[in-house]
Amino acid sequence: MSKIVLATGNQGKVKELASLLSEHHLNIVPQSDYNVPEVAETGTTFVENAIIKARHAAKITGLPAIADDSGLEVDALNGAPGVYSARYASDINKNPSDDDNTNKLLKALENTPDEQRSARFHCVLVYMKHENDPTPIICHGVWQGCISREKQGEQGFGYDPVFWQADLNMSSAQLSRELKNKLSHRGQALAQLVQKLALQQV
Ligand code: ITT
Repeated sequence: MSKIVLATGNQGKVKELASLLSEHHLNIVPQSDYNVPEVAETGTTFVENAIIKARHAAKITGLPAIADDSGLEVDALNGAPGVYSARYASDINKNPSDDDNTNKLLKALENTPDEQRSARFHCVLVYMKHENDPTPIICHGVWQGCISREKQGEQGFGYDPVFWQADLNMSSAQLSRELKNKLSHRGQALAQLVQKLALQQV
């Protein structure tokens, strides 16, 4: 079984993706095993940034690569933080933590009424056979929710403590990893990717 490098430095993503991919008998190795340095995410779309990250990891390792570019789209903020989700609070802290980003989001929505707090996560997963692959596989998952007024839960990462699932009466940081993977933007994109890889007999 040939190796595929997972082109992310985000440990939250590694945990969610690696467990699901290994269930499908794909031999996944994190890019940290190859000391792949971070690459600048210069795109303005999730698709561009995912391709940049996959191409970079494939180039450095010589292996096929899977990358994830994801983020939160908040309607009351005209789609922000979007592709800048990981860097949302970089005006407050050069390398913002998940808490910095989440606190900034709660503050920005302080005066937004409950019925206007809708939001969704997007996840674009890209698979590239090699750095010059002209036909990357591109998959997109979306997960609807709304932004709560305070943080709840300890699971997951990023904005999970404020991403509210009204039908479950829980934040996504209160879901088990299994349930989050079933419902989430990443879980949905991954299900598509696994099917497409199987068709290509990867
Ligand atoms: P890599 O580029 O190394 O993969 P990153 O964290 O910089 O790591 P992104 O540029 O794709 O990744 O930013 C995604 C951000 O969106 C992430 O840091 C979180 O803040 C948020 N995010 C994405 N998926 C999420 C999830 O499932 N739960 C909570 N927050 C999420």
